[in-house]
Amino acid sequence: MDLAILGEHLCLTIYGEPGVVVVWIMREYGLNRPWDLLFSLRDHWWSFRPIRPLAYSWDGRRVLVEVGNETKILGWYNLHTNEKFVNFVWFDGKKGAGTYSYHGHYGMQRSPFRYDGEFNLLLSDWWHKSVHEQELGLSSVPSRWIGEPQQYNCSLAASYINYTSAAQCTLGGGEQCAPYVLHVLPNKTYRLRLASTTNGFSFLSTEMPKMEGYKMVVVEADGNYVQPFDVNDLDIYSGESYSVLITSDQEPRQNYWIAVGVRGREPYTPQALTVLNYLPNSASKLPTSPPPATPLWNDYNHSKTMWSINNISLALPPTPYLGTIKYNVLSAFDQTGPPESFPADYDVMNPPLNPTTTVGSGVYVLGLNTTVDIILQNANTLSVNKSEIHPWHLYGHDFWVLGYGKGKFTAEDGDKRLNLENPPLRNTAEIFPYAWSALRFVADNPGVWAFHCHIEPHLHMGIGVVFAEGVNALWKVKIPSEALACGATAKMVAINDLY
Ligand SMILES: [Cu+2]
Repeated sequence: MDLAILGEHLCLTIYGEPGVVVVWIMREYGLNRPWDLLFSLRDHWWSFRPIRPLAYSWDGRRVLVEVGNETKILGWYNLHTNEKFVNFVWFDGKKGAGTYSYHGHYGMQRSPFRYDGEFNLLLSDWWHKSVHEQELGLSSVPSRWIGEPQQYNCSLAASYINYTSAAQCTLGGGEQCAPYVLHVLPNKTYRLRLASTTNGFSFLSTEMPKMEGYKMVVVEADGNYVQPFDVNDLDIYSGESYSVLITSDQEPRQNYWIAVGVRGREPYTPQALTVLNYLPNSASKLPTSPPPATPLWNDYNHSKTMWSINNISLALPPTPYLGTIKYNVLSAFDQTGPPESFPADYDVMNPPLNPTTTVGSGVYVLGLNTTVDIILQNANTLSVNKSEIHPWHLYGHDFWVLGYGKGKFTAEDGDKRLNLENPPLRNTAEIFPYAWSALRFVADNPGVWAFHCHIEPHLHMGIGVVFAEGVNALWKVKIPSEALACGATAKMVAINDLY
């Protein structure tokens, strides 16, 4: 008896009495009688063993079969007429003159990476109206927008979440709303071929809650292989396609979620869900934990590589700081200031234990005429043995460069390694890999000032901070009208005629 995957179906090959091979297929798991007879062969040909179904023909009429022990034969078996071996070829021997195409039908035959089975996932939106009705609405005057993707009247997540009124879906098999369940065997690697035809944007996230460090490995994008890389989740937008590898090495007595959420516009429908079903568990056995939360629809920094200062990546707000602070428009940026230090036990010589960062627009508030000391401590990036040089530039001031040093700044460095006699006065200074730089300036210039790495892409990726200095003295600062004419202050200017 052999067990194999045929397409997305489980396939059971039984060698019964001599010369008889029976192949069963499980098209839908969870039915009362899940196994269908695919074909049964009684023929002297079938003294060959093993026999292995490899693929369906596009019309489902024929199945490609591999037979043989040492010399293998590929042959199409016609399921409707029971005709054996239409168009069969030897592929590890020689049958005669002709042209034969040996091409991938199963698993690894042509791809440069190993896997045991594969699934095709086409992501699309669910609509209650037909495309013709939608088209008619868009063509009408006035135009009727098609609205947001809709949902069926039940949800797999209903018993886990409180924001849907839909009933809990149960998977008995054959329901119209039943998702495409991915049946897998434990400890195998599967290729997911993903394509998106959604109107909006989609996001795929697999949940393997008990697997520390679980990843999807991206191996192909839009028909081209890529240097494989690991991701926790994946953005896939309309028209795009990817292949990812997943390995079913979780606790095998559980099933696991696969979740898809909307990206790029505010969603009004719950995430789409299906189940990674570890056989022989029933597919109707839902995972024990709630579905994974997909990242927020408007978290545009998600999956971008970021730089951070004390684990905050600077994201400049749409409204310039100066006007918002002077006129107290508190909603225009984060009112919580960034932390003034990092954990004392932070290992600057190795990649961070926490590879994620928090995006923020908060500011450091400085009292007027205070003396400010900054220790810029450079650490290891996300990659092993990598730390980079950054030239830091301060607006509105010059600063004294009190010192440089290797490794992690210590109290002893502060006592002995700073030049307090005749330090150079600059407005830009470097931090070197795995090193620190000590800077000092006097906050004597009321305003809002950026302090950031002057490598433009680095600033874009969050490596900067903002000082709000002497804010109580801002009443006497005249702000150019152009600096108030966008974002939240623009509305205020229009109402109050602040020009
Ligand atoms: Cu930089």
